[in-house]
Amino acid sequence: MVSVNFRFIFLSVVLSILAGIALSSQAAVREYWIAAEKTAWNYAPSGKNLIETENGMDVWGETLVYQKYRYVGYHDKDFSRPIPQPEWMGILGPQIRAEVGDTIKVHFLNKTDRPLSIHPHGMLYDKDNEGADGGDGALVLPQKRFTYIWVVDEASGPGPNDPSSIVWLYHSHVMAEEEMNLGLVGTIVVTRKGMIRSSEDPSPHDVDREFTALYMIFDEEDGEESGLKHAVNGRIFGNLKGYETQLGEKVRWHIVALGNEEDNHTIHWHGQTVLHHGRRTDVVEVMPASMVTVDMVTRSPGNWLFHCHVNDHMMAGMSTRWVVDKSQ
Ligand SMILES: [Cu+2]
Repeated sequence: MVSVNFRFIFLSVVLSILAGIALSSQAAVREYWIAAEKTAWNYAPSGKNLIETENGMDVWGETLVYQKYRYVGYHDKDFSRPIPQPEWMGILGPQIRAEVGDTIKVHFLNKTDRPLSIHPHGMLYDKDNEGADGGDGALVLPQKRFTYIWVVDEASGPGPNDPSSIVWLYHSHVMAEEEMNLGLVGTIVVTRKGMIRSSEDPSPHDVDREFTALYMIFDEEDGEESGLKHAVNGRIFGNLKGYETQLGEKVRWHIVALGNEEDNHTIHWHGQTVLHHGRRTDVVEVMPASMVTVDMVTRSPGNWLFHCHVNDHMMAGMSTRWVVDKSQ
């Protein structure tokens, strides 16, 4: 009996060591191929005010298409196969995702005519991988490449009072304020260790859907009113589509903002409340470079408004809709 017990204990110890190695080796290197590109951007592809159809777009509809710069994700190192994005992402760059413990590798190709970079918020990096302020990755010349390596450590991940995933901004940081206004903005979502869906899909397994919304006033004409595009993910007056949910789903919203002193936004959902760090509300306040994650369980079917509650911003088109469908 004694020897059997010993063998059992020995086996258990070996197995738990192996399990430990397997667990610690789950940390992944997540690679992304992202190019910066010049593109024509239409703030309202329908050409219409889809929120208050009778009102039109006032001065903000005079011109709708502008030259923008965007981050575009590719499947491959040759940058030949772009990764399609859901319509609701609008002007946002590719969604970068990781689990705490992972390493993110971004292979950046600057296809534009000006030096650019990618600067991430929240990640662990050394000076060369900061994408700003003098390191090797601070300035990537036109047609040049740079590979950024960012470590997703404990301090990059959700804190004790955060939900299972949180959002960070990334943006170009050579002439940061100009480049964010050009459209060089995206987000990184980091999921708490052990909460990812699968090793291939590092999104959190305890929510049904995650959306990101960038509330930002783009200045297209040096402050002229008609050029101030009060946008959600780069679309105005309800032209951002695709925030679609099913009744009863747990939906997570990552809200970010950028811009200037007028970019103080109060983000409001109709038809629904959200949990914001334990506080129940249906309005979330953001300022430039705010990053906020809130959760909801959809409870009321409908085609609901999702807009900034600042009067001037609402009137200038900082509105869209989100859908709760009960058909399934
Ligand atoms: Cu606003």
